[in-house]
Amino acid sequence: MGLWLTKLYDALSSFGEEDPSKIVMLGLDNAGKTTILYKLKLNEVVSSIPTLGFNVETVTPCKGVTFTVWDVGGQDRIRQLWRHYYSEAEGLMFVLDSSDRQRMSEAKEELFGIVNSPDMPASCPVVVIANKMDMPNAMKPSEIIDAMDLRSLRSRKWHIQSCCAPTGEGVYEAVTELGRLVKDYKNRQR
Ligand SMILES: Nc1nc2c(ncn2[C@@H]2O[C@H](COP(=O)(O)OP(=O)(O)O)[C@@H](O)[C@H]2O)c(=O)[nH]1
Ligand SMILES: [Mg+2]
Repeated sequence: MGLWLTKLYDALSSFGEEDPSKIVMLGLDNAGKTTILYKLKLNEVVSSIPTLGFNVETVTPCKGVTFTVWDVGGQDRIRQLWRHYYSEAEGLMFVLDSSDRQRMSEAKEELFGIVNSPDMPASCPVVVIANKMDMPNAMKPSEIIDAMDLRSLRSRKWHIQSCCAPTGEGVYEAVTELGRLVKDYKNRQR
């Protein structure tokens, strides 16, 4: 294993095998979710379930953690189908295209729609991935915090991590932080 994979493996293992964690990874289409999922998968296969009316991808890179992904936005008809996945979530990874300034407010609306959904557990932590940081016009995390009004996520622990999905830069840092927040959240639930 290369150093990067070793670090990623350690980050994914930090969730712990005994009590597997369910992570929901969401964001607008084109944000980079599928690219990140493929970075996270280690040796596992990404499975796709298109029969539900929206395309759901899942991967369990190691025994302790499962990531479930779908595109949000513009599909009011099927939002009720998301409930099942929301209600089981123990962590949320929200992926943003930080170079898409035009859709930043749409992404903000979706994020707050998700965290304010009655089906989303009230203090489930959020890691925002500021993806596409390699793009010359990418917004910096500090700008995104303001533009997305992340400080108003008061009741939840949150963190923002800039990332470049194709190279994997920032991915294990995001997973490490999420692992820490999810463990903390689950301990409080007990
Ligand atoms: N420049 C750049 N392109 C990216 C990055 N992440 C994803 N992409 C590209 O953005 C497009 C959408 O990515 P995808 O993972 O399919 O997004 P999804 O719709 O959220 O699943 C693809 O062409 C990716 O190669 C990134 O960090 N930087
Ligand atoms: Mg996708």
